[in-house]
Amino acid sequence: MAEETIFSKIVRGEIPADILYQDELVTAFRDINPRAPSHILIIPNHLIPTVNDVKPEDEQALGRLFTVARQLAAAEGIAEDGYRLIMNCNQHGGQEVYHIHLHLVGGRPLGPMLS
Ligand code: IU
Repeated sequence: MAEETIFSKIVRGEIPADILYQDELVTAFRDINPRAPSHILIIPNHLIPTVNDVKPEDEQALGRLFTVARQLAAAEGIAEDGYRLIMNCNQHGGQEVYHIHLHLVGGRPLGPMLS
């Protein structure tokens, strides 16, 4: 069994977070260290450590990440100017928290994708 992270505790409401959306499949909350005016993390409620661990039965929750990203981008007022969705995997991808999360980042021009 994979180790839970702090994100499972956020899903269960055991530690505080600025939660913007939650349903039976996913939770969205503001990143604690925002890199842009809008920086939101959208996560499946159940633990999937990395994209390497994704299974067919995860597809409904993972699809929901994008539906919620679209809704939150509109709510943040960044849909028209644009934004970036990022999911990091493992060390070379820069993943720090091993509970997959879609970063929704926007509110300013973000520049080239890779640095
Ligand atoms: P990464 O893709 O695993 O590198 O991103 C992890 C993100 O989780 C990073 O942007 C952190 O600021 C963010 N985060 C958070 O919002 N709240 C937390 O309690 C922790 C990390 I730990």
